[in-house]
Amino acid sequence: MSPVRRFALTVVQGALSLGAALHPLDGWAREAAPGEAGSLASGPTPLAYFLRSKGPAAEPVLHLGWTLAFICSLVCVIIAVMLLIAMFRRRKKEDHRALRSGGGLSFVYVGSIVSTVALFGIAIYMLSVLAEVADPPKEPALTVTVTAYDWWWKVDYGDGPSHFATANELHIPVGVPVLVVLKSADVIHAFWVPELSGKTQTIPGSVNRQWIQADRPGIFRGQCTQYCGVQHAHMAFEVYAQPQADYDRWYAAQQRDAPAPTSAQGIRGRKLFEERCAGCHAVAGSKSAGVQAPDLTHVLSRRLLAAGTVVNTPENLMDWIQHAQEIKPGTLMPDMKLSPAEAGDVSAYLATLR
Ligand code: HEC
Ligand SMILES: [Cu+2]
Repeated sequence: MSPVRRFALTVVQGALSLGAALHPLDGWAREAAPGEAGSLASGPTPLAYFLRSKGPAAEPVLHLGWTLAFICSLVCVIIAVMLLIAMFRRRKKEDHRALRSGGGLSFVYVGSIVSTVALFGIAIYMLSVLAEVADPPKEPALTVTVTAYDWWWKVDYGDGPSHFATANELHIPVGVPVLVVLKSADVIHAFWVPELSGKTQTIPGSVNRQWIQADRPGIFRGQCTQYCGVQHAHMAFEVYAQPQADYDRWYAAQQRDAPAPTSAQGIRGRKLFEERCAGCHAVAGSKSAGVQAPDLTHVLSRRLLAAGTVVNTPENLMDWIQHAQEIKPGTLMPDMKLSPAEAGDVSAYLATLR
């Protein structure tokens, strides 16, 4: 491809992705209506929403991003214009003589001083944004612990008897700051909910903190933004910002242990689960207490499976269990070889985990 065509293509692609980010297609993303965030009806929110903010922890970061984008674009334009002038201006004899005797240096001095001052200004602005978003405006209403795993997110609420765990889903009450304590179980990952906060790394052996706050109800998509292995791209999660009453209802439901299955099939399914799945997965209120994989006590209450890889439907659920390696190659869950009868039993048991 000729350089000119490649350049034109790059410009067109850039314009298209910027356009898509600013004007999301209808149905591709939307905000939840009040009270709706808790239901599973809402569609996915694309990550392209990094160009707007929905909470005070993201606001200063967004302004910084736009300012830097503007300054960088301006620098590009200035350099391009100067380059064009230099290319098309015909040199005169005197110019050569002037250059050789050190002429034109004043331009270099001025240029260096201007860019030094600009860079210092940007550094100070960046530090002030860091300071601004370091602490929430008031005491966090809630603390949640998020632990990153290859390639999913464990979310722990409460401690002691009120503790429960979920995966790839963070529920928060609307309008209040929530402190997210960030840990990693294996490699370095990074926690990012573009509309609610800047990026924060999760580092093995150390604990980071990031506060988030959503000013209105909605589902906000988050993503791991530190390359962490083959399934890095499928390491998403969702933040559900709910009115307090909805949040409380969700919280109370999550705290309950799984009920014992009553059907013969469900009981067989639980036994099978305890033999084949419990080494990795836990179900509160049963013998299954694995720690290396998502807690499945309320797996049916989740909208997505496998860190945002598939929508949680009964078909996708069973498909995932038997073909995880096809759906998310390299994931740390093996394909579970279940006979049709066994699959039926497991499915009946999982249907009780709502
Ligand atoms: C060797 C450990 C291991 C075994 C055994 C295992 N799993 Fe998993 N499972 C995982 C891991 C790890 C994940 C997270 C995968 C990801 O998102 O990349 C997972 C994810 C899942 C999920 C998706 C949960 C969510 O919220 O996204 C379901 C459902 C599931 N497993 C069911 C089962 C069932 C049922 C069995 C037994 C038939 C089973 N698993 C056996 C490790 C295991
Ligand atoms: Cu990651």
